[in-house]
Amino acid sequence: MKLTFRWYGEDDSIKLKFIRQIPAMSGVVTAVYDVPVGEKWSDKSLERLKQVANGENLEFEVIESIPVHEDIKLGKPSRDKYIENYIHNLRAAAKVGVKCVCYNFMPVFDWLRTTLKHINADGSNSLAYSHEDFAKVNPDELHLPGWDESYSPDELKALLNEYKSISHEKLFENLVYFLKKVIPVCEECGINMAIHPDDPPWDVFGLPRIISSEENLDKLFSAIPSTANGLTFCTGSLGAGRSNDLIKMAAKYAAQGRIHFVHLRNILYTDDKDSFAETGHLTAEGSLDMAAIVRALVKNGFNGYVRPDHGRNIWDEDGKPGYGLYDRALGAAYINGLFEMTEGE
Ligand SMILES: [Mn+2]
Repeated sequence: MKLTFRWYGEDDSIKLKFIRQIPAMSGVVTAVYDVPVGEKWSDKSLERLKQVANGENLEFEVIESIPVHEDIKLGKPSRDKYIENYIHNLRAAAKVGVKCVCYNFMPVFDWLRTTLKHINADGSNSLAYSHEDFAKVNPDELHLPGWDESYSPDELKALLNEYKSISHEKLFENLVYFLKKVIPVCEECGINMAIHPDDPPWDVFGLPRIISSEENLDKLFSAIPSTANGLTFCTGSLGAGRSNDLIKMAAKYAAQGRIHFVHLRNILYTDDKDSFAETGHLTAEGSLDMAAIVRALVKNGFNGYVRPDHGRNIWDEDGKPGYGLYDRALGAAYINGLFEMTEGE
């Protein structure tokens, strides 16, 4: 496995040299952030990311994400233009040595929480989702932590309206349409696509979500059999769905060669419905058996990229929610230990 760390580019307050100092860190996971969704990325921007990362002895082999334009998800006539741009970006990424591209196919919101600063028992804070608080959200007057600046109220209303005619089946067809054009290019240029599961893995505000379960993933992989059509195995996202058997899924999809990228984080179920809080990465901190998940991956041949996913804010760090340095660095060291132990068995 290759241990990586998400880095938000040269505007990230976390310096690359700090990332390099995390034991066993091999590279960064990043993206071009100054281009609107759906538009073309320049060779220059990608070359710059590579040069800056390599300058600190870090690889740049994983992109998270090349976002998918809503018109592709909605299946609008303009999707072909956006798919062409997507293909342009894949080829440009391959030219600088990128081997894995994380993306998602969630309509409108690519993650959802009810608070960004849940106070944990140890005084740290983290993102959380409360069933009760979510029930109080009025879809006509949406105010969501982390999202309020992304859309104006009118834009959001219009977009939610457009999705009223999109069923789960239609959204899945639109994903397959997209992948049928994109996957042959990936095969040609040596990139693996790694879809990120829905976060959390259920429909929100009537928006369909289609990458939430083992059944969904089986359907996706049988529709496009190429292993370039793969998965980002995100434990926190899939694990929020309590009927998902993560150990079984890790073993199954690793054995199939479908897992190209792993996001490791733990969550704690905080009620008997679907509420959860993000915790430190250790098995003992939350509801997921991280050690057993890593074992299932390794024993079934997983040898891809891994990164610690969201951490808490600890030691008075006031980091980007989920993406501070300290707790993710602790998580990285823990994750490295799990892999070192299991790979050596
Ligand atoms: Mn994730």
